[in-house]
Amino acid sequence: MQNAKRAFITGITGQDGMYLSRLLLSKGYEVYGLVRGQNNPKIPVLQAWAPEVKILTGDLLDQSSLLRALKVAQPTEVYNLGAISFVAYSWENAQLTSQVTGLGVLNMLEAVRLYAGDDVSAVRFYQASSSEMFGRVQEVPQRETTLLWPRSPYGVAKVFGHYMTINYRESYGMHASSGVLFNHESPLRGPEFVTRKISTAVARISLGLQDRLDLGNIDAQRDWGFAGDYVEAMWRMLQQDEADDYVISTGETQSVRKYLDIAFAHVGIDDWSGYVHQDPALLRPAEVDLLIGDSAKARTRLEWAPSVAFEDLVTMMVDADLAIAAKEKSGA
Ligand code: NAP
Ligand code: F7E
Repeated sequence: MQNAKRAFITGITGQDGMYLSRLLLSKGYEVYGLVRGQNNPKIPVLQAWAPEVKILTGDLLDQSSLLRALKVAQPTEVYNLGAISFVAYSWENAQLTSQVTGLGVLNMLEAVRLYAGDDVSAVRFYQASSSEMFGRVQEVPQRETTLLWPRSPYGVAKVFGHYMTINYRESYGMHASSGVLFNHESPLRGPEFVTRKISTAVARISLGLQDRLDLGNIDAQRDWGFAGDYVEAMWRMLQQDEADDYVISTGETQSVRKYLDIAFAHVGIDDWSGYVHQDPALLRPAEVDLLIGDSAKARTRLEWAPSVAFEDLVTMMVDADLAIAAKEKSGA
C-alpha cells in the first residue's frame, strides 16, 4: 500500500462527488473516481470540472469491478457516495434501490477488506448515510443515538448500509465511518430534487421561459445546508484516529414553502401562488414531515461548522439557474 494521499470515490459524477473531488485535489490527493456505464454522459462534465481526476469504470452491483478498481487506485481513503439517491424513485424501483443503495455498500466494504488484506485499518472508509434513516422521527432534533425509522425503500436501504458499515468496523477493525448527512444542496444538485426544481423554475419563470411549477407536499420541513460544507465534514471524519458516526446538519429547519418565498422574492415575485400548483402525483406514499439535526458531536470533535445560511443557499442556486436560463433565452 502506498503512503501518498490517494482517494477513491464512488458516485463521483454526483453532486457530492464533484465537490469532494475538488476538495481532495486542493489538498494534494491523487483522486480516482468510479464511473458506471460504458458511455456515461457525465464523464465530460466531470472532466471539465476536475480534469485531474482519474476515471475508473465499475458498478456497485459488480463487486469484482470494485476490487479491480481499488487495486488500480491503491487508495488510503475510500468515499462511498454512489447510490440511487432519489427518494421518490425508490418506491417505483425498490429492489434496484435496495441492491445499489443497500447491498452496494456491502459490496464496497467487502472489496475494501479484500484489497486491504492484513492491513485493514490502513484504508479509511466513508459511508454516505442519510437523515432519511430517521424518517418518522422519534426525537427532535435527531442525533447519532436517535432510533431509526425509515419511511421509504431508499431510507431502508441506507439503514442497511449504515449498520453494515458499523458491523465491518466492529468485526474487522476497519476504519469505517458513517456520515449521517442531512439534506445538502448546491447549483450542482440534480434537477429532480425539490430545491433545484424550484430554483430552475423560478429562474425560467422570471425570464418568461416557463409559467407554472408543479410540486408535491410544500409543507415538508428539511434541514438544508450547502454541499461544499458537507464534503469537508466527510474528509474530516476520515482524518480522525478512531472511526465513528456523525450527524452533519445546520440545526435549522425550513419548509419547502419558505424556500419558495425566498426564491421567488429574489427575482422580484412576492406572490407566487399563481405559478405553483400542487400535483397529487408528486405526493409520496409515506412522507418524512420534519427533519432537524443536532450536529454537536461533529462540531466538537471534527471542529466542523456550516458556513452558508439558508437564505444565501437559496439565492446562490437561483442565481446559478438565472445564468443558465439567460443562455437558454439568448439561444446560446
Ligand atoms: P447524486 O447526485 O444522486 O449522485 C449519486 C451518484 O451515485 C452518481 O454519481 C451516480 O452515477 C452514482 N451511482 C448510481 N448508481 C450507481 C451504481 N449502480 N454504481 C455506481 N455508482 C452509481 O447524489 P448526491 O447528492 O451527490 O449524494 C451522494 C451520496 O450521499 C448518496 O449516497 C446519497 O444517497 C447520499 N446522501 C445525500 C444527501 C443529499 O442531501 N445530497 C444527504 C444524505 C445522504 P451516475 O452519475 O452514473 O448516475
Ligand atoms: O424532497 C418535498 C418532498 O426530493 C424534499 C436526497 O438527497 O435528501 C434528499 O432526499 C422534500 C420532500 O429530497 C416536491 O416530498 C414537494 O418532503 O428534494 P427532495 P429528500 O427526499 O429530502 C436526503 C437527506 C437524502 O439522503 C436523499 O438522497 O420536498 N417535495 N414537492 C418535493 N420533492 C421533489 N423532489 N419534487 C417535488 O416536486
